[in-house]
Amino acid sequence: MTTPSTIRSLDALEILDSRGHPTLEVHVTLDGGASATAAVPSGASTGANEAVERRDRDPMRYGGLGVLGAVTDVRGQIADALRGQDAIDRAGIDRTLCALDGTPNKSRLGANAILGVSMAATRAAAAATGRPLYAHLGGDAASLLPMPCLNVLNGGRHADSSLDVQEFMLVPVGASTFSRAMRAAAETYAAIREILRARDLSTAVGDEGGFAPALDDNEAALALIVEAIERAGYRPGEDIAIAIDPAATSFAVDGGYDLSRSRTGRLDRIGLLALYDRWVGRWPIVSIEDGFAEDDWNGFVAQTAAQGDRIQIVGDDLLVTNTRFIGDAIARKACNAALIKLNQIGTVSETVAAVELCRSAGWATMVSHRSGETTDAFMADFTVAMGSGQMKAGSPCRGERLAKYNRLLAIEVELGSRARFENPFKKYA
Ligand code: 2PG
Ligand code: MG
Repeated sequence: MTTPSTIRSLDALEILDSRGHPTLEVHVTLDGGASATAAVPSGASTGANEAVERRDRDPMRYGGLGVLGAVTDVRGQIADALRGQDAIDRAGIDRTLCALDGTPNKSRLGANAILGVSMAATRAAAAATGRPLYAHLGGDAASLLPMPCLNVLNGGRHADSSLDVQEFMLVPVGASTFSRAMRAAAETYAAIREILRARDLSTAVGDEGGFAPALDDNEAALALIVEAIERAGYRPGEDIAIAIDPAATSFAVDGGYDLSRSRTGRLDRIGLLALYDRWVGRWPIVSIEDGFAEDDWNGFVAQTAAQGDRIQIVGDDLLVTNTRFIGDAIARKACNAALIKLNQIGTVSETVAAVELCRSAGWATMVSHRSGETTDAFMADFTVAMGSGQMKAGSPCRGERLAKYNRLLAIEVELGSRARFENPFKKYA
């Protein structure tokens, strides 16, 4: 039996992401005439256990990064499997996709192909029901706008700066609404630019729109942010706090950590933990993500024991939005929060399951973009739908980053007096 939400056809094409690398755009059309499009992001500092992004590996095209094989399979075998299924049955669609792929890490069809279809089908279902995506996914209760975490200084694998730490984020904890939070962050971002100009430092930006200047070391970045917060008329810690993502897998070597890019030198696990302890004591840091390498579970456990009551400890590469790893981390007390990325696991349903598992353990979640992005803002609606309360999408600069924040500004207006906004870091104050 067909209904207006029955899938009629699927299509896909190869488009380019914010790094100029190929990615997929997927189109889903339903029998009732509703249709939707979704585009897939791509990481640079990817976790080893992430669902696998399928690339053509044809060195004659885009250095091997083409996705024409994935496009062909969306149009062919995936379309054949999904035609006639009800797009509103998200779990059923995602199960079909996983079964058709048949591998544990989505390597046959590709997590990029599968996620593109899963997102586009979800969006088409929302269109068929006439509801905005966040309300379709989250129901009437979906009204919490997230605390935005804006990456304003880029290092690590995202920029050729002198910073080992990949991301330095502004967290406007003192704001009373999402739009006020965005204003505080954008004004501080402008202040950073002014300071850099005055010091003849580069204002070129990295992959996520944050500046990538040649600073002396990681602490110089923290000092610069605090100076900019004050210059913009805000109080460090009270109005705007800081979150960092060292993405430590990218500077892990031989069981230790090599921070020579910032001239800090080599540290063992204990030394790195002590360094974070110094930073947390000295700077208004409320959250550290991937402070240790993805295979250094003991580092995460030690950090959560030592600092977990003062700051949020987020697992990204460690957990890869996978309930198996999140379950282990909950049991081992390895973190107290998870980063949530749709393309790390590869379907909307599995991402929802990851958020729900975190919630059941009292963990926080931060929904995240990837360093390679498109202007698709699915994750913004997803964040509100899940009531996650935290989202990171880079700096207030570059269209693919602003697409997410601007979507949230629109949702805030749409929700009107129903819109809620909270400081998820209050408990650490
Ligand atoms: C991260 C992400 C997003 P990438 O490490 O958190 O900021 O980076 O997409 O390169 O994995
Ligand atoms: Mg990360």
